[in-house]
Amino acid sequence: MKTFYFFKLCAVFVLTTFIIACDKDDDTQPIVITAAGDIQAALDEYRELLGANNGGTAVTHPSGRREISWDGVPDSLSAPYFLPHDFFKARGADFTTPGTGVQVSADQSNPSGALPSFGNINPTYQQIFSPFSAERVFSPIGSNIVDLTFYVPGTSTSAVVNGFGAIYLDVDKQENTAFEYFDKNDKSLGVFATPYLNEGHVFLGVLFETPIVHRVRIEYGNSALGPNDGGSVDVAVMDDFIYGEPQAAQ
Ligand SMILES: [Ca+2]
Ligand SMILES: [Ca+2]
Ligand SMILES: [Ca+2]
Repeated sequence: MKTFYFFKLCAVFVLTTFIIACDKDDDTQPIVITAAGDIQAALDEYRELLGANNGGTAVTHPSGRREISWDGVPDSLSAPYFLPHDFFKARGADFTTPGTGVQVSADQSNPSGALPSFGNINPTYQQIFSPFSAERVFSPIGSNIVDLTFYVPGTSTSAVVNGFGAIYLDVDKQENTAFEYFDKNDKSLGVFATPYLNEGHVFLGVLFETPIVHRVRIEYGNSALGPNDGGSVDVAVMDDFIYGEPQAAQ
């Protein structure tokens, strides 16, 4: 009789573990949307999955999405000058890098005379980095890594989002460029590689079932901006960012 109960308990334990494991798997199986070349349809599909655009004000919303096109950044905070890490605090986004800072590229007419598409760093970049939305694009300087961390819009309260996607310019090798998502305990939720297209646009968007992403580590090719693109060097920059409305991390 004791043996029977023991096996019965074991069966319940195994079944419970199995259900917990299944639930866990279901929670971490995200929807992944990618495109290369004409990315508009994929971008629109991802926008629809996230919900309405909540704009740029520091008001919290129960759902919807935020977007950053970089095009509204003023000349005084664009290349050759650095962008303050918390410039988009009202949208709940904060940018850090192991390099010297993050930068938004210059537009065609700016007082410092910096060339667009990070041509101020290397003039050949004007040929390979063709913006998706208007002129300004985004990159770390002195590194090929950016950490994007989410906060409740307008505050320093940690937040989580249900997804993040973005547009890259001139990814030449798939293995070089990826997003890694982390939860509020800094546990990795997975690495997702972008598609690649020489001198073109690619899109990667990942949507989780619930808001669980506190940080995204974003890789840009395999080199900081500076050298010519080609051979073993793959430089890449980004245009529009799109992510779920940040919700206070519980
Ligand atoms: Ca732009
Ligand atoms: Ca290239
Ligand atoms: Ca490249």
